[in-house]
Amino acid sequence: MKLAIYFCGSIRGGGGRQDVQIYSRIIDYLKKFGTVFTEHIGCPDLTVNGEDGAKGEDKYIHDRDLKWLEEADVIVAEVTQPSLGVGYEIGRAMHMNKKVLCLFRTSSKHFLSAMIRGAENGTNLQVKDYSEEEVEIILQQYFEKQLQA
Ligand code: 6K6
Repeated sequence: MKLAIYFCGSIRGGGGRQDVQIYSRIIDYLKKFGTVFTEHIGCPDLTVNGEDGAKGEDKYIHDRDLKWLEEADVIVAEVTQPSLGVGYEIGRAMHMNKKVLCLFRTSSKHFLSAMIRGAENGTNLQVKDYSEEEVEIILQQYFEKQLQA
């Protein structure tokens, strides 16, 4: 079974596009399990100003992304770089009763918000602390369970 997957990662968030390489690595691996709606988040050409530097398309981006969120079976959020947009997407996804996997790199200088770590319930929302080398194995284990359910 192929899943519809929504990946979240910082764009204009505090750390900006600092983690784009790890986003790209995660997205590449996620493609094993289905279609990733938000592949552009792993693209180094997408800067905090957008691909073309224009900032006038926020309403379009918001509405399109929420539609994709509705259509997604699973949401994977890389939450190491604090991002309002990612936090908002997680909150909306929880409200839609979606499955959400949050990935946090413990080697970073950040502390994950209590509103994300504290929302973990072992079922719909899971938070996994990880280091870059083990990201594929964590995704493999998570998706094996999702595909069996
Ligand atoms: C155009 C102009 C400036 O940036 C753009 C392109 N922006 C976005 N394109 C696609 N998705 C976006 C964009 N901005 C935010 N998002 C969604 O919010 C993504 O799904 C990310 O997971 C999340 C990032 O939020 P911020 O607060 O870090 O930007």
